[in-house]
Amino acid sequence: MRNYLQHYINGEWIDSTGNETEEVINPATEEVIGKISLGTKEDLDKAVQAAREAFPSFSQTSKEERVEMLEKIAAEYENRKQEIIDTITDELGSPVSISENVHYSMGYNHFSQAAESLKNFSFFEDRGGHFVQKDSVGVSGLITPWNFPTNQTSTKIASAFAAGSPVILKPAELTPFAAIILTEIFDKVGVPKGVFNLVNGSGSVIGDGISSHPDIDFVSFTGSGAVGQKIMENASHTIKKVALELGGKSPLVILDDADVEDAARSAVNHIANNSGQVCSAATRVLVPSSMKEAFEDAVKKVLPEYPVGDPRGDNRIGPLVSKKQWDTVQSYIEKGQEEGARLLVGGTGKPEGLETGYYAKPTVFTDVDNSMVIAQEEIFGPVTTIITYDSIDEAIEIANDTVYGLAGYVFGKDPKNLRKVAGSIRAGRVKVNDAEADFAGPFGGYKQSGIGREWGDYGIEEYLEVKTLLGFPSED
Ligand code: TAP
Repeated sequence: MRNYLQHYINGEWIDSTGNETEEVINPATEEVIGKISLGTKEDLDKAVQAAREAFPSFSQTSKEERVEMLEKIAAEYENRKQEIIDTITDELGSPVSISENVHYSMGYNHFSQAAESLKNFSFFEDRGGHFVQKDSVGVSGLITPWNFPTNQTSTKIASAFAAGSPVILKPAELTPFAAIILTEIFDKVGVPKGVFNLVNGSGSVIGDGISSHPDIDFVSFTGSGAVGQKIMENASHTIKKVALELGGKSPLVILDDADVEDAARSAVNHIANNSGQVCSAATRVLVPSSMKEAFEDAVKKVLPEYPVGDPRGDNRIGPLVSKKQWDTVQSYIEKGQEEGARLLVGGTGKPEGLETGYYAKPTVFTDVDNSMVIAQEEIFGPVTTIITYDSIDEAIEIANDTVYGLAGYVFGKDPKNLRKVAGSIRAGRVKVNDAEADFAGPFGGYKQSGIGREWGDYGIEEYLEVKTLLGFPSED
């Protein structure tokens, strides 16, 4: 049993001023695996004060000192590899291979990439008629979701540290344990007192407190659009800078010269990865009308490559994170049927033999119209939709017919068409033919998918203010 009933404030673990706790459940077994303490506004105030006190000296540390700190964090993160993998599998239910190759790996890459990006980062630029100086934004409040317990936390923390900003982190109550390991890593490598503070608790108390706190200068949030909107409203009272990474309903455009089986595998992979609980997952698969039948057959053929079951076994799809998320996914599957979409595979209920655990059936709808709710709203489960198109222009129009703009995907061979579609999708990140991740490239959304960018040098920029210096005497 993991019981973490303290918060980490000003370089030490301290008791909460409240006595409320929250149980953490393993979604594969439905068993309680530990408890966290639910922080209070008083706990948050202490953390903010510690961060404020740390700000003057931390913001003035040299670039070299911060590069060294990030490199030490990455090395210690590597030392804790197995524990991170096990913890994420237990609290989120992701299969061990995904916990390692996606969750563990993304966290590691954010710390090491931030160190690399920082080495080449310029905080002072001579721009001819003026100089530009980039200063740390101040104290940052970070609110993160449950679906990527190390990725979302690490990208924010690494960028903030690179920029010299002390932070207060509030991880999701559903998956809080990975953040405890990160805290232990920062403590071990000697991150200065007050630079990193962890306050566990609910969104309605600590999350709300962060977004409205007068002594927090910047809030970076990842999660749902509804909460993102609330955060902006709260932050507006003190004109706080805000970065939001919200949801998506990303298109995967299959071109007519694509290998049908590879394309089907890519589509299934999007809903298998993290049980489809991925903001940038492609959940609208746009297929040429002429390829529809072959594509549907290919989906049925590749699906058995993705067994659902115990995340500690040899499975590629684990449970959903919670009963609430399972219920949400079920209601969308019902909605799709009501709307007249046809179930190609999957459906409501649990996969056979998996009565315990929040397992959902990988579900593919076909005969979907882009105006249907299942094609417009983020489902956040292993559910995708097949939509047909008759010309590349129509594919682009459908791809962009969404309030979201987080990601896009194109699959095919002809470079001219690949470029045309990739260049026309209105989203912050477009991948061609399942290209490898590059942690130096910015990540973030157009439209209602968010504001701002994370990862690499763009991520560091978020934690900075820009000052123009005019008539400033140069050194010689
Ligand atoms: P959210 O409610 O948005 O939770 C994300 C984070 O915000 C959590 O740490 C949460 O705290 C906190 N939070 C909740 N209410 C808050 C408030 N009033 N002020 C400040 N912070 C607050 O997401 P969810 O309920 O877990 O998931 C709902 C849906 O959001 C999902 O079905 C999915 O569609 C979407 N979602 C998107 C993403 C990404 S990456 N874009 C990630 C997760 C979920 P607690 O939960 O600990 O109380």
